[in-house]
Amino acid sequence: MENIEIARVLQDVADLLEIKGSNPFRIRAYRNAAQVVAEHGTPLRKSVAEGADLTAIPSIGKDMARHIEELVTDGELSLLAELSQDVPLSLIEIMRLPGLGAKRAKKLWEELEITNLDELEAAAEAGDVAGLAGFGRKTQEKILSSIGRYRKREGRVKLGDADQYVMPLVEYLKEDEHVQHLEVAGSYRRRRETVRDIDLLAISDDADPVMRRFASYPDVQKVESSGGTRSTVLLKSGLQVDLRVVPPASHGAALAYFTGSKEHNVAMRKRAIKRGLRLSEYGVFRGGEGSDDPWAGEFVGGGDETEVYAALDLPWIPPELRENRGEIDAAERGELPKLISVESIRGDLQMHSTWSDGKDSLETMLEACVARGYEYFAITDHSKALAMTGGMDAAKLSEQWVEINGIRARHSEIRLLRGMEVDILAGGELDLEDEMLEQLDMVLISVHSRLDLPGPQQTERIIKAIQHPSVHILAHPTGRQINRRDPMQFDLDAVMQCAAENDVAVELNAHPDRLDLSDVHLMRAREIGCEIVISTDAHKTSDLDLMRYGVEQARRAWLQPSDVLNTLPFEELAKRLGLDPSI
Ligand code: DGT
Ligand code: CA
Ligand code: ZN
Repeated sequence: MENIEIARVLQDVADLLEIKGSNPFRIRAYRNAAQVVAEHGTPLRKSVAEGADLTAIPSIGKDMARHIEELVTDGELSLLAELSQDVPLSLIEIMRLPGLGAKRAKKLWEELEITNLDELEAAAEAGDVAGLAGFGRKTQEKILSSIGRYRKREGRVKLGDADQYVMPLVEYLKEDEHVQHLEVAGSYRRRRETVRDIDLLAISDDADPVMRRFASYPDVQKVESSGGTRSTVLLKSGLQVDLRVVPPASHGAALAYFTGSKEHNVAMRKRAIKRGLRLSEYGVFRGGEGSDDPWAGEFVGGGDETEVYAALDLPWIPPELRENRGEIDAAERGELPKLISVESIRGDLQMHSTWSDGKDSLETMLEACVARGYEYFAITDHSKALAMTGGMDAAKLSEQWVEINGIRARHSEIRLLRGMEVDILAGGELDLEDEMLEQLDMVLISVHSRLDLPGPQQTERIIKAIQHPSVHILAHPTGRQINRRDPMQFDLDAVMQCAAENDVAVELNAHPDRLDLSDVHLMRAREIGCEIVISTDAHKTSDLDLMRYGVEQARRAWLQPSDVLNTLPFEELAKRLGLDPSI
């Protein structure tokens, strides 16, 4: 645990004590200690390991020293856990909003039973906050805008959004002649669905000019901190970016370290120690433990990542796997999965056209699929229940089939599957007549309404739909929208079990707003033996490129091409999904 994290916990304790209305001296003691720890030059974890007397540090008394030792050894503080039994930890976010503070947070909690930002936002939107003594309309408005800003800054950013800010910044930095390589590390490189911040790594022998160029990037809102080899800025988008400059000799070691995850790093470092080695962001070393010089000892490797892993008797591990979910053991046994890549995708099985809410015509979508080298694709416009999307009834669907027949006659270079994304109605019935369902080449089903049904009812509803004999794929199974809408409450395991039994595949919706199923859910799907497809849900031709986000999540779930149906040639896909092979 780093000093900054220790400081954060002490700050949390102070905040909880303040909301509780504890003795002001005690509160101040924690605040002072937090500040001293945050600014302390050497890592306290090191001091603790060396058995140093922490009370020699100003503002650190006996109690505080014990807290720090506990944090460094256990990674958590029992005092904080105790306090949070009395006062919800999430009240801290509220009291830290500009203009609120402990007293007001306490009042919101006691009078309106508000414990977190979501509840506060809802109450403010409903106008309930203005009525509290000492609040008023102005404060209520201010609270809403503060929450908005807080979310932008503190909330995790969707990977697709982050990409939009990161790519131009990377290009800008690469233009600097002092930059030999530029890498994006952290959760971004591991392709997590959201990232808290961006960790950039510049490989250079000359850090100063690189730092200056970074700080003068036009999109920088604020330079949070700047040092010789590390700076942090806040972009205008609210995204925080860290840049570290490292020399070429440490390229691989630094990339591995800052790619993380932290849990993967910890396991790697333990492995190094077992081999009498020392692994750090500078390299792999033999000897030099306990020295203040990070380069102490014999340098074993670190120029590239393969060297780092090789020094620990391991093959290189793809970043998407580095979550300490068994990847190191698998690597040791030579059993790392041969992960799926975008190149292995042979077709896209969910997309919309101007027949419902898509922006491009059928033929334009077809041409875009051909351009991506696909062998097949499915057109899956919405059914009538989604009226706002121009969802189709049987008559309109028949008209679409006429157009499809014409297009098929003109284009033999790709197979067009006549599909539909059929709504699952509230009781589990499908939003299209059986006679029409039977004539579709491929039937996708999905929930777009009543996402709030009680769990058991939702489960029953989806299972009933899956059991319909015409169904092939359950699309965006949990209905979540990242940072916007939680997954539906239902028994996903039971649903996937039922899907497996009925030869219905589950979709990984590749849209970066959804990524539904998630990596963890996909692992479960594979365990259960459920077939998986990755589809973009494209609403315009450019959306077809979102396939990479789906593939990246699939990689995080350890999926190989053979785990994903739309990597198969059409004849095999047809066999596995029960489609008509003569389409
Ligand atoms: P995020 O930013 O929450 O989306 O996730 P990460 O993984 O990007 O985390 P971040 O930005 O805090 O740190 C980047 C990487 O640096 C992290 O994955 C591993 C490494 N790292 C940072 N702090 C520590 C630490 O205290 N111990 C270890 N072992 N590694 C760390
Ligand atoms: Ca990060
Ligand atoms: Zn949809």
